[in-house]
Amino acid sequence: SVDERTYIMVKPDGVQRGLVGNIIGRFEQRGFKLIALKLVHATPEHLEKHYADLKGKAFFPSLIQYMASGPVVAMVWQGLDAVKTGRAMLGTTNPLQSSPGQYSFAYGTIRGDFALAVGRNICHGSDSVESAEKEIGLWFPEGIVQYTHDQAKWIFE
Ligand code: DAT
Ligand code: MG
Repeated sequence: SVDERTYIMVKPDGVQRGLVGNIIGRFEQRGFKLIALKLVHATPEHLEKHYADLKGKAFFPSLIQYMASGPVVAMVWQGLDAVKTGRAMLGTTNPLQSSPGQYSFAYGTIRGDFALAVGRNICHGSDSVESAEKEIGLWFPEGIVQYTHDQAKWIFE
């Protein structure tokens, strides 16, 4: 739907590598509305809740250690098919399988443009509307600011 919400998070490697502005810029440029944003150094306990689905995986301990190694940028973006479109903008979990941009001025996917290793893929995006709602509640328990996005009338019919 037009007002679907997704949880997007620049991971500690994306913050350290100075990619926050680039990632935000892509969502702005696409026409999504920014409705929540904060820098947070999450605890392992909090990250274990975020990645609860992956608890049995061999890489789970190193994933939690990496995600707790520095601050992340937690965001909520709203717009048409935000969850699916956000995932498409990220690219595949393993960045090696994602296309980089083909021309110097063109964007590929976020992971395809900036990352090589699956364990350092710089950005998270919700994989379904249900997980987006769960993640938004986990990262923004204080709630979300309401405002009118004046560009919306130029982006949607
Ligand atoms: P995604 O982040 O694309 O939703 P996921 O939810 O399956 O992927 O996994 C969460 C994160 O865990 C992923 O971004 C990077 C890490 N991860 C996934 N598979 C991995 C693997 N085989 N080895 C190391 N890290 C992995
Ligand atoms: Mg996932």
